Amino acid sequence: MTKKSAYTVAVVGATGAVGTEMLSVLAERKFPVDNVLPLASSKSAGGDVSFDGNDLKVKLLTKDSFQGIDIALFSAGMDVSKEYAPVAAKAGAVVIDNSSAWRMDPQVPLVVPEVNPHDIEKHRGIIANPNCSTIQMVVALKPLHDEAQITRIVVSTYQSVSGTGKNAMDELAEQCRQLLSFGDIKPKVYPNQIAFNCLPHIDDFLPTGYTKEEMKMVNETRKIMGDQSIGVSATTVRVPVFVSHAESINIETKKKLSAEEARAILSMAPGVQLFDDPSRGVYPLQIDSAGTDAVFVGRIREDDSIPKGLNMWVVADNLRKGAALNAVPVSYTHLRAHETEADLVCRLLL
Ligand code: 3JN
Repeated sequence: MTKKSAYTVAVVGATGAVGTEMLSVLAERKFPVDNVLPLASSKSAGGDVSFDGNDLKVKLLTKDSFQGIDIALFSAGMDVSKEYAPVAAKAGAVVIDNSSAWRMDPQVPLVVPEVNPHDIEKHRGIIANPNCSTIQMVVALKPLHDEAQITRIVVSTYQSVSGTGKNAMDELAEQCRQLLSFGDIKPKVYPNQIAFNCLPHIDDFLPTGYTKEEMKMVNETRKIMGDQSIGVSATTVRVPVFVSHAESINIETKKKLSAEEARAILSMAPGVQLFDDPSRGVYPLQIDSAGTDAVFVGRIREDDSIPKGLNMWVVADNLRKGAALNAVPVSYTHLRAHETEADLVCRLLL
């Protein structure tokens, strides 16, 4: 991709929860676009999406959609990414894909800008965005890993329904209305009632008893941290919250880190905001983090059951930090100074 003062950006899946957020972030961050092309399947093509105060017509996604596109942001699901990301890359676009289609492909960098921006250099046309639960966890843990070498992570998630999409948000609202008026509910999106309930079930179950979501957290964390020796044990849970995911994380380290030392490290960490004064009621909350850009960390405690361990509570907006903000360019100033393509894409991600 050649250096330009403005770029042509396609957003595949532009009408979905993440696609809409990608368009918002592109406009908010004043990314230098000379043209934005919203693309979708036949179900949504023909409608309008809003970009920077203007309505844009959503075009039908076809194999010819990517001629002249510099950057293609994909948020349309795995099957679409598998089929169309290589087509877009072949047409000369740099693809940033939000699905799991390419994440574990050894030829495809899996990038979180605060953690492994250097991996962008290795791309061959496709860069993968991790799962939202992985992103917020590695942003919080990488600075601690650099200091004390994490050997094991045990994580339980509390994931909002927006991770499933708009239909799940509608289902939660509708079930709340029904239950509060003593009506009957019929779960459609989830296999069980989500209102006033927690479901230890995200994505499909595997023969091992783990879910695919849990294994994404295991495998993606190791790839992004560049350390296959880290043990990761995950339990992923859907909770009746609209936006933002929370995680209870326990780590075991090679070098002892006190809670105070961990706080000092995280107070300087890129992308992290420390919210840790429990005696004054200060700890990260999902309702506060919705609509914001940071990964919030609090409740940092030493784990007294092991010689070198810590517990913490990590919260982030899954649609912004967990997807759009990992994939969308944010700084015009940085972009103007880019020298190489890798540098440019790095700016896009940061
Ligand atoms: O459920 C969540 O909170 C996050 C969901 C992510 C998701 C949903 C359907 C398919 C993914 C993902 O990003 O891993 C995928 C997928 O691409 O496999």
